[in-house]
Amino acid sequence: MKIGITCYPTYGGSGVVATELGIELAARGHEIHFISYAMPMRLSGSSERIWFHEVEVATYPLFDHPPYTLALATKMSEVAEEASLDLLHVHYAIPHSVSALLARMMSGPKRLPFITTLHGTDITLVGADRSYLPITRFSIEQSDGVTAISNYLRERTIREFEVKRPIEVIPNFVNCDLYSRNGDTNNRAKWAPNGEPILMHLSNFRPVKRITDVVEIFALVREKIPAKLVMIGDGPDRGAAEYIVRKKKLSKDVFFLGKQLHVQDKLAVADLFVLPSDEESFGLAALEAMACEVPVIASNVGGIPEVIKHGVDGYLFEPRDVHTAAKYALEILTRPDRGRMMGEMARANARKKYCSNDIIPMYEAYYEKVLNSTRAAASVGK
Ligand code: GMT
Repeated sequence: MKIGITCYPTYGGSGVVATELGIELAARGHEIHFISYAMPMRLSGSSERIWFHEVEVATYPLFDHPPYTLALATKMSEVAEEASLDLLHVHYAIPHSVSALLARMMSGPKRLPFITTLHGTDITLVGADRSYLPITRFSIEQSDGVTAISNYLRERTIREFEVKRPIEVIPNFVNCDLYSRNGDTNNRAKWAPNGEPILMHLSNFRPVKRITDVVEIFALVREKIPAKLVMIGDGPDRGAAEYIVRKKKLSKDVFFLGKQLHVQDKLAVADLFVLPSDEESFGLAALEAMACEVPVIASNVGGIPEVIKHGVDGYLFEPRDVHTAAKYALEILTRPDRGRMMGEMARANARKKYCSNDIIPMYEAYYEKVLNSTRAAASVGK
């Protein structure tokens, strides 16, 4: 198949999923065309069957806000024509599904189908804004196919957006060969030279991730045992988290790495992954850690309980309850045998439900289904 993929190219779960999906599909012989305003973060050095098409947004003094949605629609339509795309697959509804809808309208009788994958904040935060809700609902309804990355997100979309059309759940995935316990042991020696346990967090450091709680949880742990904290990512709350680290005199124990590629090399030396988000429709970073045999403590919100089993491969706590989170962290870190066992369970569960080898064929089957119904509808219209 020839597939156009649109996503946010920046540091964030939906862009990661879209990029990894494109890479996996290309490895399976499909032709993949990424269409976005910049090269997606994890796309570097990928296969010969992958193309990147940059959307250039013309500015003009009149435009306080250059119309990206229109520039994207135009580029989608051009690429679809030149590369004879079979379909578009957009990740994150706002504004990508609106652009895809316009591109489909521009494609004429050939009718270029598009699939929208919902990731989370496009529904839970952004889409719920009054000004975005009607157009987001419209473009979801108009999509030829819609997928959500967890049951939770599917149900929430149906409930809050009153969407009537079917939504297929295709969960997020991880490449279980790439993500394993074989990390870079130099990293462990660098961060924890005396064998201290390592806590880790990876995200886009937005307020919803509560990275200041990560530091608070670590500070409570550090009151009881020697430990280190590795923070991967960057974003608006980094300054606030760094401030707490300085105030609590923890600078020697906390490492802010900024945005990183090859996160598996780092995750694989962690003893505990911490995800205290206020809202999380899946928690891809937690899944990546689990594949690297890292137990997870996370807030009991959204789709997280679909991924992490309380008491089996990690622990769940109520959002913002840093004391209970620290108690669970200590339970894992002070009993390394228990931590290891939970880590092994985490990988086993990740392998059972979320390996790319099993999830990518679900996308392929869904593409076929959408293409078949588009063809059937076209032949009825003839
Ligand atoms: O809020 C974010 O972290 C960004 C957002 C995105 O689209 O980049 O993440 C969402 O999509 C991820 C990939 O499907 C999910 O793993 C995250 O749980 C989800 N974030 C939220 O629901 C807050």
